[in-house]
Order: sequence, then structure tokens, then C-alpha cells
Amino acid sequence: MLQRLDRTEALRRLPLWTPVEGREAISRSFIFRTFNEAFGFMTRVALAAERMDHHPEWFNVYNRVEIVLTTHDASGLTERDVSLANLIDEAAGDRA
Ligand code: HBI
Repeated sequence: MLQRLDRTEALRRLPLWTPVEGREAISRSFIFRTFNEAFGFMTRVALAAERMDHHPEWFNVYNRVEIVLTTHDASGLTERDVSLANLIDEAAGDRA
């Protein structure tokens, strides 16, 4: 069984992420220079997410990528979201 995490506690460990209003979820937005950079980032995240069997909800327009993380199986946040968020932060490098 997946152990749910308190969102405030999760966000304390993920300073670049913000709460999603009305949902037990967290989000972060990224702006890249080009679509190629944005999609390269998404490709790295997608391959890692598939290995983890934990997948982002995301939205891309040209150089902008918006990501929402939550654990559907737990109806809230779990360590899987924190792990994926850390991986996403690393894949993004120093992008805003
Ligand atoms: N990804 N974000 C997220 N949340 C889940 O609960 C989840 C997932 N990827 C795969 C997955 N669950 C599987 O355990 C099946 O429920 C599809």
C-alpha cells in the first residue's frame, strides 16, 4: 500500500514546486529556449518516469512545459512524487 505524504512536508523538500489549487498535487513550470530543448527535457523525463512506473501530467506549448505530479493510486502525494520531482529538477538543470 502506498503511504500518503503531507503536501506541506513534500513541498518543504521541493522548494521549486508549488501546490495545485483544489487538488492534492504539486506543479512546476519551465521555460526553455526552444521547442527542441523543451522536448529533449520531456524525453529524458519520460524515459525515467517509465522506468519508475510513475508518470507526470504535463502540458507543452513550444518552449513551455507545465508539470503536475500526484499519485493516482493513493489519491494524493507519495514518495514517488518527491522522487520524480527531484529527477525532473535534475533533468531541467538551471532552467527557471
Ligand atoms: N503515475 N503519477 C502516477 N500516479 C499513479 O498512481 C500511477 C502512475 N503511473 C503508473 C501507475 N500508477 C500504475 O501503478 C497503474 O495504476 C497504471
